[in-house]
Amino acid sequence: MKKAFITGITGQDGSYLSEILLDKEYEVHGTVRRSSSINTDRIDNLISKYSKEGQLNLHYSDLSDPTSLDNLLKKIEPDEIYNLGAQSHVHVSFLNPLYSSQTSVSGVVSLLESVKNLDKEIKFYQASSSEMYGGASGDLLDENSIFDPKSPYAAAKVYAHNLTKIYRESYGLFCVNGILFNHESPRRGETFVTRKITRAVTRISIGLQEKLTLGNLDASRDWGFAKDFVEGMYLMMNYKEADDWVLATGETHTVRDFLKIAFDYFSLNWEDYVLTSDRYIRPNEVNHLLGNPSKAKDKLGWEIKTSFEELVKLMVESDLELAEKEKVLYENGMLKPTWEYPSSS
Ligand code: NAP
Ligand code: F7E
Repeated sequence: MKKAFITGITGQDGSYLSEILLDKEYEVHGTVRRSSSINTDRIDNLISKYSKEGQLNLHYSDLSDPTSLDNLLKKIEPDEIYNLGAQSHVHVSFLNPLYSSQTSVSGVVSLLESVKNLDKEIKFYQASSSEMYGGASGDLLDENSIFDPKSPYAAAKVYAHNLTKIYRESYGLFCVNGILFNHESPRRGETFVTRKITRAVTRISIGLQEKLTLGNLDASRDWGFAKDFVEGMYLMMNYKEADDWVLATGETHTVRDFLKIAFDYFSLNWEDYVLTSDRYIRPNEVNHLLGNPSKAKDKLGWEIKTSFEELVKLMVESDLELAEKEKVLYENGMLKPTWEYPSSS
């Protein structure tokens, strides 16, 4: 039985990756942060199915705590490490720059040092990001494109990406960078723009919400389905050699395009419901991103199974179920509306 160690197991990608690995009979170990309320919602179904037999194990840790990571790696001796943990919200990284950077930087140094010092061959996956390119040009971006980070989040990701490559080249370790373009799902955090839209439109459609306030509607992203992308992570780690890989759909769409498809689902005109506010405008913006996944397609046999339109639809349908449950709670006085978040996002 192979052992995998995942930082960020409670996040969107961590939850999908755990499903894949558990299904392939891996023993999965994931790190969770202590918080004042339980934050394992995305993996609760996996916990009830796999933790009793010891196939899924959770450990308290934090990327900013090298000792905890090193102790865990020495104890578990995993075959594969997936470093998915991060303060992953770009706008929040401008507001909490040191914390956001330290999390990514300190985490990758600690993990790579432990891998180097352990007397075992351990494969390492780093969650790199299309944000590293900065999006200044309209180019089709691939593994050879130049990085031009525009946020503290992206700058820290460039550091982590480079360090992963450095440990591969310097010590011959199996260190992989997955440069993933935006990928979304019903498990996406609710303050990312796609999920913010699908949560809002479904509430609007049943009278639970009146308006949706967003920032830059002209931004365009290469948006895919997270489950498809996480399958790519597994393929990279099982390729004959470690490398850098771009995962993208090869299509780009604006926030307006996303809004149109989501509101069209309910035959609503998005312009009647959407407001804009400076509150959601970032100090520096990545205007446009479009990736070229040819290398991953040719060498890994990786493919996109879900189109942009299908992605929007599956997110809308999942959030409609949630909104209908909320409506019952709301009508019974058990829920207060919380869709306008106090913090910037
Ligand atoms: P996510 O849903 O925000 O999950 C992030 C995970 O990191 C969560 O489990 C979170 O724990 C954990 N985390 C945050 N701070 C931490 C810390 N100090 N120590 C340990 N763990 C910490 O992000 P995602 O969408 O799954 O993305 C996974 C990774 O891929 C991230 O590194 C992200 O930057 C990167 N990425 C994402 C995309 C995308 O489009 N989704 C694209 C490219 C790269 P809590 O649950 O306790 O908050
Ligand atoms: O923004 C615009 C916003 O926050 C997308 C992370 O997973 O993908 C993600 O980063 C675009 C931006 O994702 C709102 O200005 C407009 O241009 O959903 P987002 P992101 O910044 O692209 C990359 C690849 C990662 O690596 C990151 O971890 O949408 N936008 N109005 C808005 N964005 C938000 N969040 N909220 C708005 O109201």
